[in-house]
Amino acid sequence: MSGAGSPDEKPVDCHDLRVAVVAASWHEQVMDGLLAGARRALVDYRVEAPSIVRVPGSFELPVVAGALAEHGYEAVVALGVVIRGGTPHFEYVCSAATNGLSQIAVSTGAAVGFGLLTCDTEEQALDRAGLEGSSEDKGYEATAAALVTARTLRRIRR
Ligand code: DLZ
Repeated sequence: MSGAGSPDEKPVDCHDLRVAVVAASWHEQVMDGLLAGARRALVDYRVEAPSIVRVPGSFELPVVAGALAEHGYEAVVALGVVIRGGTPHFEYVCSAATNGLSQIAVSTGAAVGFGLLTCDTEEQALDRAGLEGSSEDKGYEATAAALVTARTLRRIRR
């Protein structure tokens, strides 16, 4: 894989950025993988003292991400996983979280990393969670993308 913020991109130094990660708590094994990937990216990009905040579920990601962005965090990485069940609940949680996070990015001007997995099955989520045997590492990817974007925003605003 390649592209801005991908694990193949050479990390840039982000030691002077204020960075927060907000992570939902449903689907523990997948979340552990996403958080571990986010932590790997924070180390690679030399982020110092990131704030890591847990919320109950993905529905709560936008309100807390928004509060962090309003309190001066330049990069806010949102991590969560929603797995389709037998009711329309999946669609409501996914669209509330997705719309909320994109609105926060635009309204606050913070770089919001979108690390929300929306999957039909737990197997699909595990395959994207950056665990041993996973084919993708979405926690790393979302974190790196937010950091690269925050750096770009700093340059534009200088
Ligand atoms: C209620 C619920 C359901 C059914 N599924 C998930 C899920 O797969 N992933 C997730 O992050 N959260 C889920 N939630 C919880 C909601 O996001 C929210 O926390 C509750 O509805 C309380 O507001």
